[in-house]
Amino acid sequence: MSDELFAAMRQAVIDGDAPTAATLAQQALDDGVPPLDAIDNGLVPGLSLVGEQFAEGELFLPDMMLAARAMQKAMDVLEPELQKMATQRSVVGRVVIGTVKGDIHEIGKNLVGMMLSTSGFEVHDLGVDVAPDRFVEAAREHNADIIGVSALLTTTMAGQRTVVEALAAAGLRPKVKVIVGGAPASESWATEIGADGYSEDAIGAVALARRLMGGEAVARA
Ligand code: B1M
Repeated sequence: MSDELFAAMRQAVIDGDAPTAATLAQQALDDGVPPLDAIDNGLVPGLSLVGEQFAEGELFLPDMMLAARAMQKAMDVLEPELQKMATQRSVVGRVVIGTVKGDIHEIGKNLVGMMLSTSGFEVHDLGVDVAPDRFVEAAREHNADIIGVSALLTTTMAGQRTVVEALAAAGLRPKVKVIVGGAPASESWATEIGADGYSEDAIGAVALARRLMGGEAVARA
């Protein structure tokens, strides 16, 4: 049953059909499908396929934009349910998150921010196309424990290094930790740029952030 629903969600994203994607997301919730399963098995594979076809020149930028919009509309339905699953009442740590300068990809970053938030972190989302100085400013403003830097393009991932450098120049390292993620990032990239960790996905980002907060986060869980 879920398989059919996931296939339909995938197709709605591929077709860039936002109303259907939103309706199917609601159906998933009505059927008791965990929102994260609907995202991981229904929506993300659709968007990934569109990305592959774009890379192969079979689809074009407007197709990718429509697919992203359909995914976003479905996420709008699923997000409140994800928020309701919050397990943590006390604040585990403070995270400032954003997508690097020159990069406007936000779906993955939003998911990471949301998962951190439902896991008890206080999350300050700076949005997309965020300059390094803005990360520094927000780190001070919110007394951040962790800065999360997302990058989806090979041409913008160097911005993650710049953020690490800007935080160091501002005297905030190593107290303020930096985690990086996004398709072109990796464990070795994180090590190379002096970040404190890399995560492949949103669930991993929560585990990583908890680890970086030390025993404190787990003790208050
Ligand atoms: Co763009 N795009 N895009 N795009 N886009 C990619 C990234 C691309 C791989 C597609 C492809 O060619 N196969 C390619 C990059 C190639 C490269 O650099 N090697 C690409 C390109 C080329 C471009 C443009 C340059 C296209 C153009 O203009 N010619 C342009 C760049 C614009 C810019 O940023 N300056 C562009 C534009 C766009 C849209 C605006 C149309 C749209 C984004 C809409 C939006 O975000 N509001 C878009 C989309 C949708 C994609 C794909 C198809 C999907 C991205 C996505 O949202 N995935 C993408 C192909 C792909 O990734 N398969 C592609 C779903 C999301 C849940 O996954 O973002 O990976 P993801 O996030 C994951 C993990 O990466 C991780 O956890 C998340 C959840 O599991 N993660 C973190 C992410 N951030 C993290 C941070 C962390 C930890 C984990 O800690 C802080």
